[in-house]
Amino acid sequence: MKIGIFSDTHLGFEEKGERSFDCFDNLHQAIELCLEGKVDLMVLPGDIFHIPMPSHNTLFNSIKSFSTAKKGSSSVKLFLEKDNEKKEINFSGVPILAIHGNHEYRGKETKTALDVLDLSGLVVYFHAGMISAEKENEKTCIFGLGAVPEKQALEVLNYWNPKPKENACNLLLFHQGFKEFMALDDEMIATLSLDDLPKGFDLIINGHLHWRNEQKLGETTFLLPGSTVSTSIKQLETEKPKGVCFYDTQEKEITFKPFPKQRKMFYHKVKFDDADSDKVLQECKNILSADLSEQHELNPLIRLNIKGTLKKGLSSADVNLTEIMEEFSSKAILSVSKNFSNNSFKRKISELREMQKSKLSLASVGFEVLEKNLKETDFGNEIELKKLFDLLAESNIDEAMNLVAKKKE
Ligand SMILES: [Mn+2]
Repeated sequence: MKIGIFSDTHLGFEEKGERSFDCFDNLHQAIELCLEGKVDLMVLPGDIFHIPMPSHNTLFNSIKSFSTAKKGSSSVKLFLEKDNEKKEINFSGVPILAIHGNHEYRGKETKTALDVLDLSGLVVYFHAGMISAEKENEKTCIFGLGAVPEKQALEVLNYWNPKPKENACNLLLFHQGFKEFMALDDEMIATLSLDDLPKGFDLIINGHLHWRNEQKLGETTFLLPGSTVSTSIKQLETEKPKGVCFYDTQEKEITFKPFPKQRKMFYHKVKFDDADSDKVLQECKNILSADLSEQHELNPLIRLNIKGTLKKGLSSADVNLTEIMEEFSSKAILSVSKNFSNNSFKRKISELREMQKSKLSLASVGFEVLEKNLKETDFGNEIELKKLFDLLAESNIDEAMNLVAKKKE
């Protein structure tokens, strides 16, 4: 069987903005790619809609995009399997199996746009359940758990306890954060770790995280298909194009096809040291001109993340980017963050953060700080650094002082 995979379509995102149609266009392209690739079914692990109750315009455009799947055909039979009962699911065209994400769930009592799509037969929406797909003598079991509050995720997963079926290819869909993917400065939280994932599945697919990534966890492949549209622009997301992943249940292999038409994204971290306003403005201008030197079918998204220090006496407010924003507003969608710090203390903290990010142990962070600080003294490289560090780590101040004093002589 061949399965098309895409996620986080965020229909209705930026309904009033310049990018209001990206979400619908990309969903349409995703389904078209799946039809061209002759998939037997598609899976969509959550955040189909940007909000639980989107406007009628959003619902209309969503239904229009989803209807693309009706042009195709599939010979699979789908069954909802629960408590040893097996109920056939009717569909037309190529079926799309979906779970809800954190953006569209309102609790059991409230019907959301996803329930409307399910009732209209455009998607098959399920939660904490398993759907089997059968074709000739092949069987694929698709387990799915819609988004639950992060704090309860581990508990819910253990309670649900999905078990892969024998003589079938087993897929598991989630829409949660995972500790291993959370950056230190990220506001997203996670209680689940990759170690908590149940064993024995061929492919585990997680929505929610908007960049694409694939890794092996023993026999299991863990896939983040990434979003079809960029909502908050993260650097990781700008490194790879958006598109559809395909899974071959026989070969157990994933391939990727990008959307033929997509908005290019650029992400720049620009760091200044003791700069004045002109320098910052000129540098930003150079970057934007370089990004725009090639032709873009759609105005690209450009994110400038400006950091560092300004000349003494200058503050962030002295760097006025309004003119630049206006100059480029007809050619790009700009988003700029300015975060200048003007004392060395902040610099030290950020250095420590950088080191922490590169996952050095506390001892090696300490060692690097000592080495760096010593280099700024007139001892240079003359002191036996390792010895001094060990003495200091043992609080053996006298010996440490002796070692330093000896060199001073
Ligand atoms: Mn999302």
